[in-house]
Amino acid sequence: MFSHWILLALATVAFGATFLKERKPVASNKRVICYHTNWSQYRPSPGTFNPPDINPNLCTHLMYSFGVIDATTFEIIPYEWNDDGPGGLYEQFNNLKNQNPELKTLLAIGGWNFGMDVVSDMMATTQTRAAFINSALTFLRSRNFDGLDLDFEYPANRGSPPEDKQRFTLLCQELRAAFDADTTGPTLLLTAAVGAGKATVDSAYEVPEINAALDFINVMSYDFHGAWETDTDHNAPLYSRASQAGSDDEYWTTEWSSNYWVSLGADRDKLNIGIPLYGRSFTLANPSTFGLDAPATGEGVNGTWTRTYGFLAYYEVCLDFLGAKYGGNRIWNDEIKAPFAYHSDQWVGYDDVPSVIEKTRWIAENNFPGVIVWALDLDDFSNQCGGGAYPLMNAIVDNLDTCLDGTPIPCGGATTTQGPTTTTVAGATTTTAATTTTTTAATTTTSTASPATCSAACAQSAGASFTDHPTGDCGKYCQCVGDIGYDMTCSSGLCFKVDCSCCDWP
Ligand SMILES: *[C@@H]1O[C@H](CO)[C@@H](O)[C@H](O)[C@H]1NC(C)=O
Ligand SMILES: CC(=O)N[C@H]1CO[C@H](CO)[C@@H](O)[C@@H]1O
Repeated sequence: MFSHWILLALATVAFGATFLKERKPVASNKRVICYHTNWSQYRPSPGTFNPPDINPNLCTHLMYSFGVIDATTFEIIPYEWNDDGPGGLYEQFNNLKNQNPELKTLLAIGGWNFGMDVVSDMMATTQTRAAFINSALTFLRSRNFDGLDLDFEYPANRGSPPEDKQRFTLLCQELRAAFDADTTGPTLLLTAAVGAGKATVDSAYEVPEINAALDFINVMSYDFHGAWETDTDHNAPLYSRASQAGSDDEYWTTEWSSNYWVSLGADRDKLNIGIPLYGRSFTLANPSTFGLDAPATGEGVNGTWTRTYGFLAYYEVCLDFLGAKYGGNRIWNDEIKAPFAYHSDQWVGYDDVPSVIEKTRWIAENNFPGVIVWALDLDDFSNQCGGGAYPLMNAIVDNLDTCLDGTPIPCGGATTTQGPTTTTVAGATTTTAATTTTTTAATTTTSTASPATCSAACAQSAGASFTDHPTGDCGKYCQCVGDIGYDMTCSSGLCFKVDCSCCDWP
């Protein structure tokens, strides 16, 4: 399991100026769905996050997490003391639409901590569902929300009985009928945040039926791995690793789970694919064994701002874990297209700008029109790390119309073949036809002069993920994500080598 890519030990990660650019609007045929959390208001400064901290131009839809359900009346109720009323968080949140008139806001109901007990009771009968549905209409209209997002984690799981799979479908259908019949304003949006793990998807959803009732399906393609397991692995691998071939580990990726939803009958046009703006951390059993699949004893220590064991916001990774406080090492894994980092016995698998670009481009190239992010307050929203405010959100918005090779969508320059995708499910094999798109060759400018920057070096390196640094300094190298090259530095004393894509002793 332990292979030589882990030798890529990086001392510094310098992104910086590339991202300090003017905000271009999100392309009109794309969706960027951003979750906001009701509890980020309680984090200590500079982690404190309230609606005015949201940049309303980075998202097309904002989701307020979470409203809850009253256990006896089954009506929607606010959670926090300051959610509702004049000047409350709902009002501040919905007033962001004054800054971006295209923006839509939805109230997300439920969440992991709310669990399934009340949800299950609410879904049990036509009458209890009607109480919820009627309250939704009144609640959303009176607070100026544009729709409802069902975050029930998960029907027929976590204490919810098996028949909740069908009852969840009924709820979606009845909500759809009620929203369509309501003429007191523009038709309310109806969406659901859904699980991405195979067993959850199989047990919780009647996919064609809920697909027909919902406007969008928000696939929570993260939390694939965490300290509930005994070996380290990444929160959200884009692809599986060759060593996982043939095992259930292949299911736990962005690629597999997104394709699985399509294979079960969800419309690609309705699917929004998750990108996490946080990492999941572990405590290593042995600090010298720090790759993927390294033995772990439990959760990583709590971050200064999110204060949650086993979980770190992106800004906690860039500022503390990799920065002055701990000086951890970042390692890029080119199979999963994401980094992990470690210091002493602490380990975190997280997403940063290069991995977010990889995920966004994969989503775009596979014709999924939308992205969901959990959550805005976990990006470096106040530029603590020096890469500009909201570096991950900006990377997403900038790459929604970009092919994996860095060219604009539709992917040009050559013949691009996607697929065939083969999904093996419980013995059955479904193969979707390969789609082949041929477009006119892109105009390419070829230069044979020595490249001056990492982006120029990457452009000359024909799709390599890593290349020698243009300065010729072997202690440096470039990491290429399509046409963008990042300046990277090996740990002191090590030299970059192209043949192993690693930093090694000279
Ligand atoms: C982390 O948790 C420990 C134990 O609960 C607590 O004492 C400490 O203050 C926490 N640290 C932070 C930064 O929240
Ligand atoms: C429903 C839900 O998850 N609500 C959260 C709102 O914020 C509080 C913290 O103040 C959390 O405890 C709740 O879980």
